[in-house]
Parts: sequence; C-alpha cells; structure tokens
Amino acid sequence: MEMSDAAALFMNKKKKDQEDQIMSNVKIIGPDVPNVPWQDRPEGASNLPIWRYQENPIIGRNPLNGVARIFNSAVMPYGDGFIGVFRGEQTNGIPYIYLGRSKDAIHWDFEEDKIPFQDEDGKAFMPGYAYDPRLVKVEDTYYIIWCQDFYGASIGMAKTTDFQTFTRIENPFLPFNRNAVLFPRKVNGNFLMLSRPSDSGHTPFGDIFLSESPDMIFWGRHRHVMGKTDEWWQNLKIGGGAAPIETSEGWLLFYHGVTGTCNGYVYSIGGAILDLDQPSVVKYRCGTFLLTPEEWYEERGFVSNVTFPCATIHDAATGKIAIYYGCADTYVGLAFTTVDEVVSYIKEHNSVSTVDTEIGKR
Ligand code: BMA
Repeated sequence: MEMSDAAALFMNKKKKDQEDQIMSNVKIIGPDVPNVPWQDRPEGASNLPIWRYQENPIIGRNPLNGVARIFNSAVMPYGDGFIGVFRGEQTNGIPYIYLGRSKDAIHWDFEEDKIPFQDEDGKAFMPGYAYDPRLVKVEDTYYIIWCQDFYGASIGMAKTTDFQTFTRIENPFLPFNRNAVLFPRKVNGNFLMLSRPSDSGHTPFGDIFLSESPDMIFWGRHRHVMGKTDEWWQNLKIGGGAAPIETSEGWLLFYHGVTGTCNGYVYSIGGAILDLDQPSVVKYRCGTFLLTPEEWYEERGFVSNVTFPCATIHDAATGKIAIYYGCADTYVGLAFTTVDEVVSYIKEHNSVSTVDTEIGKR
C-alpha cells in the first residue's frame, strides 16, 4: 500500500524533528576561553567527531633533565595563559608530578623540580610515586588528584590557590583505586568525584563509580555510573578521563575504554553524557570509540596503543573543545572537537544500557 502524501509529509517532518533534536545547538555551561588552542578539522579526517592536532605530539621525549617522558597530564586556563600538572617519568622509572606553564597551551615550560606538596601542618610531603594527575578548579580552589601509594595504588589529593603552596588533603578513598576525576562544581551542595576501584597491578576489570563529599574529606553515597560493555573496544575496563564538561545536555565525559588483546591492552577514548542533577545516571553513551590508537605516537612507545584523556580546555562562546591525552605512555597529544559535533555523535551512536541508566545503588 502506498503512503498518502499527508502520511509522507508527517514522516518527513518527524525525521527532520529527530535530526534537529540530534543536531541541536548544545551549549557549554562555563567560562569563555577565547584563546582555547584550535585547528580546524583537516581535509580527509575520519568521520569520527574528534580530529588530532597536526603537529602532535606536543610534548616529546626527554622533556626535562631527569625526566624521560611526559604523558597522561592535565591542563587548564590560568591568568592570561595556561597551567598544567604533568606526569613525568623520571629516569629512575618512577613517576612524579611536575608543574608546567604555557602561553598557548601547546608549548610548555616545566619547573625543574617536582611539585613540593606539604601537609596541612606545613611539613613536606613527597609520595613515593605519583601519576596520572587531573587538575580541576572548584570555586576558588585548584585541586590536583592523582594515583599514589596508600598501602597499594590509591588516590592522592592536594589543593592550591596560587600554584606556590600545594597542601595535601586526606586520601579520599580506600585502596585500590585509580582515575579519580573531580566535577568542576558542587552538585546538590556536595563535591562529586568519579573513581575506578581497581587492584594494585594492571587491573583486568573496572567500572566508573561516583562519590559525594560535603567537605572534600568525608566521601560517601557511592553510586555505580557505568561499566565495561560488549563492545570490544571497552570490554575489559573503563576509567574516567577529563573532568566532566557541563553542557545543556548533561555532563559530557571523555573516558578511556580498554580491550585486552594477545599483545596487551589497547586504550581508546570514549564519550558519555551524564544527567546534570544525578550524574550516576548515564543519558547517552557512545557505542563506538571517539579516538583509538592510529598514529605512530599512539601506537609506539613505552606502552604501545594507549590514548588516555586527562583534561580538556573548552570555550563556552564557540563550543570548541581541546582534548589533552597521553599517547603510548610516552607523549602528550592534543585533539579537537566541538560540543555540537561530539554530543550529536554520541547520541547517534547511543548504546546506553539499563545498568547505565539506573541510579547505581544496590
Ligand atoms: C594504566 C595507568 C595509566 C597507563 C595505562 C597504560 O593502568 O597506569 O597510567 O597509561 O595503564 O599503561
């Protein structure tokens, strides 16, 4: 039976409405950052919503005296430029965190010395190792969150307001844990942090959880956010990446998804959108990766086939997003997208499951 004109018109309108809904103008809720690093999508880039900076990697080998590699690092706007906390693998093989400053968020000057953390009573505090730092500003304070030894791999935290004095805060979680990522504002009056409970080794499992705190000391009301899936690129474990970006559609989260191959783990970048008021509820989750190791600096290095997002710089006025990711545990890479493109893509390839959409309390 042929469709009547009216029915065809109706169907077309419905399809158009659905497309408009997907292509809606998504807004970043946050400050304008007009100097966000940027390069337009190059001709011939893949049809994934993220494209790489053409001069990648932005930080090469032996960047500092006594530091063989910098990777898995986090940056943000500061003053009229940018500041960052960098995972530096020292020449004794032990990772630590170094401070860096930049005018353009691409060329970085590093401080020669490790970040000098201190306890609340002013005594020097130097963790045995410190890696995969994230840097998040909440209200007037900058928080650095990393992985350190707490009778096994767990989360360390410090705060600063001036990048001169770095005061350690109580370890938020019991061991073992990694990939803690703070939200950039309180939600319903509490600080929120994602984390990924793990083992103390190379962890062949792992889901993302959410915890709340009224004061950055006591953490509780833990919720499951999302786990591994049947999609092979994220079928072993996942972990939070960059601090979630607040958008009109929800919290945009770039995270890493891991698969196990006969040649080791492969780390890709995934994307999800969490409910603004109840972020343990996943609204959309992309079933396909957004970026996977393809370039020489992602495929070859100290640990091959790793793309590991730790930060974004984003501009509310234009919707531009610059993603900072570690490459092959050796370099720092930069990639770009826009909030419209990436949110549309995540929605079009949505594969959210009932485990993702539930509140995450059992
Ligand atoms: C994880 C973390 C990351 C690292 C990744 C790949 O367990 O240690 O720092 O990038 O492994 O080696």
